[in-house]
Amino acid sequence: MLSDNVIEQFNDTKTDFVSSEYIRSRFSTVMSGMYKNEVPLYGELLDLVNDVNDKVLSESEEIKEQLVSTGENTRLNMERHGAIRLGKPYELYTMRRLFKVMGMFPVGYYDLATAGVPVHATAFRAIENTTLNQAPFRVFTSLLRLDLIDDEKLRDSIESILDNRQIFTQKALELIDKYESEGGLNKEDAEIFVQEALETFRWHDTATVDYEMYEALLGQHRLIADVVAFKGPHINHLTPRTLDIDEVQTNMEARNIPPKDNIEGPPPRKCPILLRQTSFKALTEKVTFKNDSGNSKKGNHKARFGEIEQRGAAVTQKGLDLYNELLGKTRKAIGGSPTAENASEYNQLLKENFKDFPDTYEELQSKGLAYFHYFTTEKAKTISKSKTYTKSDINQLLKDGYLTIEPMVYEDFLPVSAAGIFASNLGTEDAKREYEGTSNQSLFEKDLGEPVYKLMSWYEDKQEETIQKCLAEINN
Ligand code: OOG
Ligand code: NI
Repeated sequence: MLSDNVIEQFNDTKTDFVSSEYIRSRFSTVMSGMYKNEVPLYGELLDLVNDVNDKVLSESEEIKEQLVSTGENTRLNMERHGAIRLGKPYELYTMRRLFKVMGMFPVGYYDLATAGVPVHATAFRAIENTTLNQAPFRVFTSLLRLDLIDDEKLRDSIESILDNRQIFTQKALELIDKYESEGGLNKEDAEIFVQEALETFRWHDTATVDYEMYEALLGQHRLIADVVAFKGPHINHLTPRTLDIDEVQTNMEARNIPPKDNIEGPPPRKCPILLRQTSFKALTEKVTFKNDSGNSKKGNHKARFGEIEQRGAAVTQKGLDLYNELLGKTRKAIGGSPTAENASEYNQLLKENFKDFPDTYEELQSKGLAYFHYFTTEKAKTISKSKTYTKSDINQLLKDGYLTIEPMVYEDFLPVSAAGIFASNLGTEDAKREYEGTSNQSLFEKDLGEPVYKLMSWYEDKQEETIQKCLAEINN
């Protein structure tokens, strides 16, 4: 039997644990600091985004109110995502355990092979609104699909190169174990964990392979060289969230930040949906290649860039189908991904085609195209209590002014945009490559060690929570 004393000690250690949000926001802060050092243009981009966001907030009361009601105002300036590319199942499995310490869970499955990139992916992020608002950091994490590499000899070499690497520090692994066995980390351990975890994301300017192997990998796909030739999965970009991406895009050049030719995602709208993204081109970084004879060979590698995004309303499956249809139609008309030459034609056509996507929140709600947070209004206090209101009354309650809505922000990614971002940083030949074969979510989940959260159901559940809360308030 446990003595009272032991229970007390247990409680004491338990209250010593810091929250996952604390660890996540510390990690996001140190990562951003590291990336600013490694890629100074990213710091410049952050300044520009902050200026634009301040301007939007001071000029639009409506946007400000929207962000305040959904709680997103608190997170705007710390909002960012990053991306890493992993090489082998063990890395994905352990990365899942590492992110869990920070309260980040795998949401969604993205197959990029159909878009010419031999990886599949998920996004690690917080899954509660409150915790998202406290620390919204997320990481798009892809895993190389070796099964898509047709050159058998090269595939074997890649496997043995990857077999020999350990991307996590010993101490990070120990602290993940400790977190799992004890259920948390105290502040001191959390700080060590953050610093040790950061090591995995750091850039290394020495390759683990010789120049010939690097060339062979590059010949297969630039991305394969990026994943395989280095000691670890260096963070390849960090992305702040802006409230006006067109304004940032226009101002990038003035600050000597070379932008990508076009913005990925939907066209500009009064009611933004999903995600619009643009980036600056990858830097050319000096690399020293391994050489057994002792004469080290120098070369360059291009992988790391900066990106900006503007997030809009999460759409339902019906909304996503319509989005994909209109985007697909536009891309088909100009013959695939837009280029520097046809960017303005593409944007014009995109705008034209998206006239079929309703652009008021009322319509997006009534046509079931987007997800919303529901709130009761002041008027709800005066509602007649003669009946019990149910979900089927929601639209009427909304019409009668007892409820109000705010769009639920899209927290995830878009595979076509992701491929476009990949492509703008790869050679054109890589961008045109096509991979046969089907997506393989079950293999991904086996490697991950658990199923990913289903994207759509996540929004559906969150919306439902706010509806049930409103009904409880009204029926009370
Ligand atoms: C990931 C690209 C995906 C986004 O914002 O869609 C991504 C990569 O380049 O590794 O970050
Ligand atoms: Ni990104």
